[in-house]
Amino acid sequence: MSKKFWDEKCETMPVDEMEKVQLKSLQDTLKHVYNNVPFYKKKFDEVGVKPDDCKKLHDIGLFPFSYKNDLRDNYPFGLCAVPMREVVRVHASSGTTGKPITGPYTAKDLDDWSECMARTLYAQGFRDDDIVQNAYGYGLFTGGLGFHQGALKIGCAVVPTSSGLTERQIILMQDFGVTGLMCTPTYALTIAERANRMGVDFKNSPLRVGSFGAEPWTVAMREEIQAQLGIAAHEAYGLTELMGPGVAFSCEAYKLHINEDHAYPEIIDSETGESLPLGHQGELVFTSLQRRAMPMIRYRTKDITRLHRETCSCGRTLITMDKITGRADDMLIITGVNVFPSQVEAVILEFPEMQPIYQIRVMKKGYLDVMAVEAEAKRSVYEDGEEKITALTKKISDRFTQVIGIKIPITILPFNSIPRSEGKAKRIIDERNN
Ligand code: DLL
Repeated sequence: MSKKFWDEKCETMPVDEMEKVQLKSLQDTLKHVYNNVPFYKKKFDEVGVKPDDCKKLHDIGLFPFSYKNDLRDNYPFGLCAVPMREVVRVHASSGTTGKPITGPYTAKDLDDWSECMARTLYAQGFRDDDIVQNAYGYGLFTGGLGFHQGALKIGCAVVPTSSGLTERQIILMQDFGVTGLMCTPTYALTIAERANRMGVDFKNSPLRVGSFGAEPWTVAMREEIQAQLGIAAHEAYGLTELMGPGVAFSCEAYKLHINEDHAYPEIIDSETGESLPLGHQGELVFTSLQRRAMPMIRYRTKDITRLHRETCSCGRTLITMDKITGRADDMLIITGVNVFPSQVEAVILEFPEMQPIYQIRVMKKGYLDVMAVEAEAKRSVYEDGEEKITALTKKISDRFTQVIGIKIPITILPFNSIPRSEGKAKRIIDERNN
């Protein structure tokens, strides 16, 4: 009989026991970075805090935050806490601006990462008899190799296609009888759409499960993927700075559980840096608990969510977080109202005529930021004539006003006018400095 959890002991550990494990790992990690990374020693000394001051978990609040810029300033290996001979792999993430940030791993870090990914995929129903196509980009990006290692650990047959060459992806999926797909949610949609054009219906195929992540996506988009591909669309969350994917994963109940024995989460107020209680929305901050090569202390992810301690029907006790609403740096302030791209997506997908394919242009009008949305209709809708499009435009625009609270102009574009994504979608086109 197949077991229910990949690692039952860690995934169902009573909270008080987990907190003991976390405290011990936290104390070890604080000592490790203080003794081995001049950057952390200097930062701790500046605020007059020593690793020994961490007597209970809440004492983590005494320690300073770290930021993406700290990684950039210490590029490439200034935050590395072990000698290079112990490093066996380096990933990197370019982001949109500036120097890339690096993620070095020891052999033990890679093992731990594979374990976290095996927990992720196992919770989502991947098993050793699955044939999985890994269409996350292989290379410096952590998606490709991260999923690859997790799937190998479970014993799946991995088809390492990487992203791109969509038609070939679809042919291989059919030929090999692929049962599981792994890629970004927007690439899953790109695959579904191309398959449709090729006359391939994955609903009548062995494909049954997907594990998607690396970018924000709404529940409505998950439902769209489930409907188009006829699969359970699961989710992975993570970031290069912490390990890559495997920081959090959705279970059978679609709750996002955090591998909290590896990454200690906090929610803070982005403006004041104050810690917020469970259930409050704010910026997610993580501290590495087991990483040796490059542990991060109180790393500001800029991802916005809430944490919950809840009894999950899946049986896991691991703390949960809501789906990411967006990134603090993706939040637009339009005439004083905070707007996340995910809110725009949720409104668009209330309309069955529309596709989850859209872009947001942000421009300056005088001193104010203004935004406009361009979104694609499904193929048949545009063929129904201008009148229908005009009426639909008004309906969506009214709905933006109701839900988001401001007027947002929307242009409905014909099918296939917005470039398709093979990785993370680019949702915002910033024209403010033009
Ligand atoms: O995107 C790691 C990853 C690969 C996660 C594959 C999941 C699947 P980075 O390129 O460093 O690493 O980007 C990290 O992506 O801070 C979030 O803003 C965003 N992100 C990742 N997963 C999710 C998700 C990888 N499930 C940044 N939902 C993070 C929303 C996500 N945003």
